[in-house]
Amino acid sequence: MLDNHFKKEEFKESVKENVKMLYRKTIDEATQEQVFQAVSLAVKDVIIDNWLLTQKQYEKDDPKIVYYLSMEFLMGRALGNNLINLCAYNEVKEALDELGFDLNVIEDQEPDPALGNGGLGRLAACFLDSLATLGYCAYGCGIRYHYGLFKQKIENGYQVEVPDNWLKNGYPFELRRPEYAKEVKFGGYVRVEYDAATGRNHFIQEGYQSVRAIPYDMPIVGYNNQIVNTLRIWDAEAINDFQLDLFDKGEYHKAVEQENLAKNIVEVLYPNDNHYAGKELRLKQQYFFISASIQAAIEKFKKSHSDLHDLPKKVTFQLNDTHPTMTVAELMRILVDEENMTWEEAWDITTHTCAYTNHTIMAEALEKWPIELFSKLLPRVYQIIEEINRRFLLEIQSKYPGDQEKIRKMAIIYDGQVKMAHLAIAGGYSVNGVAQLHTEILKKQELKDFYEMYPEKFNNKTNGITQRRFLLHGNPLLANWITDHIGDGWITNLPELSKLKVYADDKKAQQEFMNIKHQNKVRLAKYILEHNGIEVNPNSIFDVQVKRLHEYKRQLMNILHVMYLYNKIKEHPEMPFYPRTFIFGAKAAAGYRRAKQTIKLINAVADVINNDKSIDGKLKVVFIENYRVSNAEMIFAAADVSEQISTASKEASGTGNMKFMLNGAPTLGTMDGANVEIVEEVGAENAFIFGLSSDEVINYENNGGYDPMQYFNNDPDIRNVLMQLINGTYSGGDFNMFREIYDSLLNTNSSDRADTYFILADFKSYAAAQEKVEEAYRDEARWAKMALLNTACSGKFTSDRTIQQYVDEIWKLDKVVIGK
Ligand code: Z57
Repeated sequence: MLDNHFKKEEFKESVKENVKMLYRKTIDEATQEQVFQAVSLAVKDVIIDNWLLTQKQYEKDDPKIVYYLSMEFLMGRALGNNLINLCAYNEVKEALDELGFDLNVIEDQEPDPALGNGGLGRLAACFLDSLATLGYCAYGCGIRYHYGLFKQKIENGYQVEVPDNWLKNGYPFELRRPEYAKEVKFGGYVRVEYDAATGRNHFIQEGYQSVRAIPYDMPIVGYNNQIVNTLRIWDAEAINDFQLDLFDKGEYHKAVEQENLAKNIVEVLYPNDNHYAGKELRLKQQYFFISASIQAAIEKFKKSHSDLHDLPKKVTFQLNDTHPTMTVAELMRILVDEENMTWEEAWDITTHTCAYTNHTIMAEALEKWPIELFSKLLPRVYQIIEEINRRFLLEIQSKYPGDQEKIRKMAIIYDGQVKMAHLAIAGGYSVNGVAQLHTEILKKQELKDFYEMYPEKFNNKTNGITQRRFLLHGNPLLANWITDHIGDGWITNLPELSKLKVYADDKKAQQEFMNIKHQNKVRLAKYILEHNGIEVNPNSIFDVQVKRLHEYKRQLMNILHVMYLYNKIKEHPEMPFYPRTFIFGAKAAAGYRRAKQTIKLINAVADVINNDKSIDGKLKVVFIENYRVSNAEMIFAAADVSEQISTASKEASGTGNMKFMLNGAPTLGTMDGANVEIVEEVGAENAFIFGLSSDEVINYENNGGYDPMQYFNNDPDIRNVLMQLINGTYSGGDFNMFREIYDSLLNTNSSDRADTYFILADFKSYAAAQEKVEEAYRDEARWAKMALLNTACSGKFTSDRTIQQYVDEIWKLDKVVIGK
């Protein structure tokens, strides 16, 4: 192990010194929050040395750089993770013990940086961890939202959003870098000037408003390798460097407007996951961080390279979904307008530097900006997109002469809208999906025409997760047990977990494995009691669905099934039933009505069932408030069953599914997203699969023929449950509270087809799979084997593997070793 600079006594002194300098207090006078700040500063001190070392090494080696451009980075807390990756966690824990503090409590003082919504943002965070650990030169580029994803409170069963002021007490793991500020311009108009000397037109943006983008850097610590990469998030400040003349109203107004523009841009993260809202401010956010990031990247490149034609050899811009797609046009703008390149030269460079990841096929998530809005806000960038589109259409026409249909389907600008996915595909050299099934659907359905035109651009990169956070930090008991059995190689080489397979039938190993699961369930039960006031039985099956609330993820099917079980238990009290705790955690986008009603339904069902003494505590339902990265770590560790029940074809990959598997929870799921690959790794006998296939779903969607009413009419169990939505059973007699949900399942007169997500079609096979879960769980040895094998077979799903594939097949980065 490397010398990590953590001499315990020195560290204790440093913490005491920090408390003194920051708060003029002795350590025993300090609050837990103050000790958190002091400890973080001491840790940051060590990190900064490695940060400098890394920069020096990069300067020396001049490796190719990937800029991971993302509107979201769902980082979660940094202190514990940094200590883990510095291999100093246990030493610091001891040091704090000796000072009279508990590291867990200190970690709990940190706000959970939630600059992301869900899977997409968390994936970006896992990728940064793997990039640093594997020794690749990478920058995350994003926005320093002053308010992250809202905190969720549950009041009277309903979600209430509370602002997340994560910067309130100052965040110790960030570094302001005003010397790297960049100007970003909005609005105005474009003046064309003919340059007789070169015979070319010049395009000059005038009458614009601008903001100053100020970067804040956060260290990304690699595991045990002294590498520290950078997450660079941009804050906005007003530019008011002109004289404020009280008599010049124009200037004064401009100053106020620029002030407001700056304030608004970075105010808050949009709380939508998998949904596009088309707000002007969102477009401003996108251009703001893209323009600043691309300017900074080009400036950095030019410092050590003389020829911009070499850019693709040294830089890749990876677009995390279409949100950063403006990169294509902004890079063209810089190369053509500022570097005076010809269009053809600039296009060649751009299309070998940008690469795009698609994360969804859901129509409502596709970004399409109205031309009006776009051209007003970004007149020059819009012009450039028009020219890209013009040339792209010519290319289509030459490939498919006379085919108007192709133009209609593939144009970048069509029907008054800019289609960002089309721009990303035309403007880059790689298009990847995030799981095998998802990539196949892209190629065969959603992006069929583009695949036909550019087959060489398309590739798959199945998602992954970092085991450092989701096992080593989140589940220390299991991590230690694994290391005791197979050594600690798994921490940086997850497939080594397969060495655990020899213990699958070993009685002692099975008992130890399930005993650890039990302790983690006790830990979660304590958390639930403290935070929800609900007592749950750690001997019951912990059946968990935690993820964003979305109709396609079908939390509704889960809770309808709970209602169905409750009916069965009430009808047949004598029926054998293994105690179950159904655990939910989910935030709904603030404006997503149906999702919020589903939260209310879950809580309403919980209220009735949890308070029904007659069922002997056989069933419990818990909605964990404010699901986020920090409590997720604890929840995965404690789960028995992993609910991954999206309508097949809708979940591009899923990553929670991988976190459950890693922590020994078998999947109860549909053949969707990465579930398919999970089953491939662990074997169908160690998972519980049900429901329509993606082909069946897509066939219904394309050709019709699905009738949910049939299930209602022919299946009394289903009919009973649905009637309970409108007969007051869970609403204290209010017949209307859940009527919209009922209507969504049966009524065709709404704008959507009834039961858009095939809940009734899958309901009975879901219930059957749930019975299989119970049967398997009753057999202790069988369950232990399954759980253990899930951990043992989860090696593929490390983000280290995903990143290595991006590096080998898309980015072609150079490996960097400190001190070499
Ligand atoms: C988001 O979290 C995802 C896709 C999106 O287009 C947006 Br916007 C937000 C998710 C997918 O739903 C998951 O299936 C996937 O695992 C995750 O992105 C990471 O790829």
